[in-house]
Amino acid sequence: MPSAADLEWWKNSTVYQILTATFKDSNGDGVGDIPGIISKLDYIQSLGMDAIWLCPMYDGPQVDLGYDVSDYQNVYPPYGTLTDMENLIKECHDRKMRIMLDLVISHTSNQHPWFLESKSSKDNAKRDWYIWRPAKHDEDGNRIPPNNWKSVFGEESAWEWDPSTEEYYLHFFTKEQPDLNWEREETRKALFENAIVFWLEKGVDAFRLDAANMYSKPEGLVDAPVTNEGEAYQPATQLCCNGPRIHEYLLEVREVFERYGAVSAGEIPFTCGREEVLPYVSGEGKQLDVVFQFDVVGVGMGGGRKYDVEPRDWTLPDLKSAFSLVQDTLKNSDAWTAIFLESHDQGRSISRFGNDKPEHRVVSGKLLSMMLATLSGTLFVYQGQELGMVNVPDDFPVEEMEDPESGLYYKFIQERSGEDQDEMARAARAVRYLSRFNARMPMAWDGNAEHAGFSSVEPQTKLHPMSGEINVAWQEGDSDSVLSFWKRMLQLRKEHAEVLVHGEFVPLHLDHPSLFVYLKQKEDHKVLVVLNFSEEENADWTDTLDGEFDLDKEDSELLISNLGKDGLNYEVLRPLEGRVYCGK
Ligand code: TEU
Repeated sequence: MPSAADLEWWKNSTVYQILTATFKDSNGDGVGDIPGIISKLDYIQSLGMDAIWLCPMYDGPQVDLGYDVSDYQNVYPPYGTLTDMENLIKECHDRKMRIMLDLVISHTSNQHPWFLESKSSKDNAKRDWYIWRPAKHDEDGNRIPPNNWKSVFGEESAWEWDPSTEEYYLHFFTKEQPDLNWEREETRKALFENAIVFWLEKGVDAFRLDAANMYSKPEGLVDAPVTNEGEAYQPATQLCCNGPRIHEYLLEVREVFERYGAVSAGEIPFTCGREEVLPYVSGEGKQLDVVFQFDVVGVGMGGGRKYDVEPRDWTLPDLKSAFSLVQDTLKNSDAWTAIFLESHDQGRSISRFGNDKPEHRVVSGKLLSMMLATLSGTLFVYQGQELGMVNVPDDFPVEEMEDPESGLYYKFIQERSGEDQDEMARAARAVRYLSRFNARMPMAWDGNAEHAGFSSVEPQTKLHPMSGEINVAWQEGDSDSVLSFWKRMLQLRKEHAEVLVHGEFVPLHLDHPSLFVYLKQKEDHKVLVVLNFSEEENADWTDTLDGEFDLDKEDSELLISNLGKDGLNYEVLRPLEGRVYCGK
């Protein structure tokens, strides 16, 4: 009989997210690959990781870094072969690690044979596998798309005209990523067999469901409300996420997963608050084992447009309330959530939420690791995060930041402003701050090796300019490094899993401008976490306790400080210092 902990392995696991393209190149073609990942599994395990999540490694044109799949059952050739994947699954399992793949089934690539058939004629048997609609016409008789939806990326319509069959197809993301029509049962069945069963048969333990809340479109494909006055196309995310049949569809997906005891972690952007989140992940009819909520990573992003911001335009209370909201998902429910600050879709967390000045970078990376490793839920760490990798520097050419999302935004500002210098400079700041490219640069394995040990040749994606300073080899040999600190935090998380992974989160003084203070508690076990986000000392932090934590001043109660115990003054928190105390 597997133990309860084994049955719910994903809860206590820390999952390491890998982007194959930029993780490790084993065959000298400048692109990362599956054998490269296998060669680093021991490293990943040595960090304290229990599982890996692999971003899409399926075959596809890579318009959106693999989130455009043209063949679910084959590997993108530069990454390797099916045999390499079978080896990876086996190598993970040999180490008692689990493997999670990315499931991209809201859309396919426009090069997928299904779409090519669908597009071939109006009466093709697969025409309805995608979402096709006739044109509308404006007062002057000009052809316009079927509704006013804007694509998630860029400013253009979410509909693309197909001149050969004279209809539009829907693509929520790039025009190379047509949305599948989930209304058709035949399509859903084919998807499940092709994309899910195939891999579960090969022994994959879990899937991360890409855009898991977007499969069901609103009835009648009605216009989105006008939020950007005077613009032709309007954001349709509110309409297209959490659509009318989404839970029904996800239950069907779950049925397939259950046949294999597989775990599902669903990405649910634009889904806010308990009422919207809980139906996915709790109660009898729950469909997902874990949800990725976006409240935290959304802090500091523009409301209307993600990049319409100045860097760091957020306050600590904003970040704290976002975390509280996510932690609250677990309160009085059987729901489960993901804890994460980074992914292939986010800028680096030290640059966004910590402090990336040279003198604070390391300590602030450790501070964020303390925060993440003490919150409840499944912890996800993205490649390079364990090194305290930061965003590109201020002089990095924006034109070189390959990301369809930030690239289209930059182009839009360029055109709208007529290349106005101030506007372009503002957009460049925002792009360097938030672009997904920040997370998509090669892993720095060794500062002394050529190409930072990522590859034996010039990598296809430029190396991060700081790879000489921030890399695995240096940090593994340094007990004060961010990497060594992550190891300690993951160890601590394991030792105190009941309270750190499963405990109740009780924030104290949510409105404090520079301190993040909270308790984690489970039965009579209590842990206090104090995080000073400021560059200033804080001498009155104990005032935030309100008698909620009985702190005796003995050192023995202190589990860890990111500045070490030397020079620790109980009363005074040093700049960017974090501490974890264990209660009686
Ligand atoms: O992301 C879904 C999604 O909603 C994105 O808009 C996400 O919020 C955005 O990238 C944040 O900047 C998934 C993948 O994670 C992403 O990489 C893909 O581009 C997208 O789906 C399309 O498959």
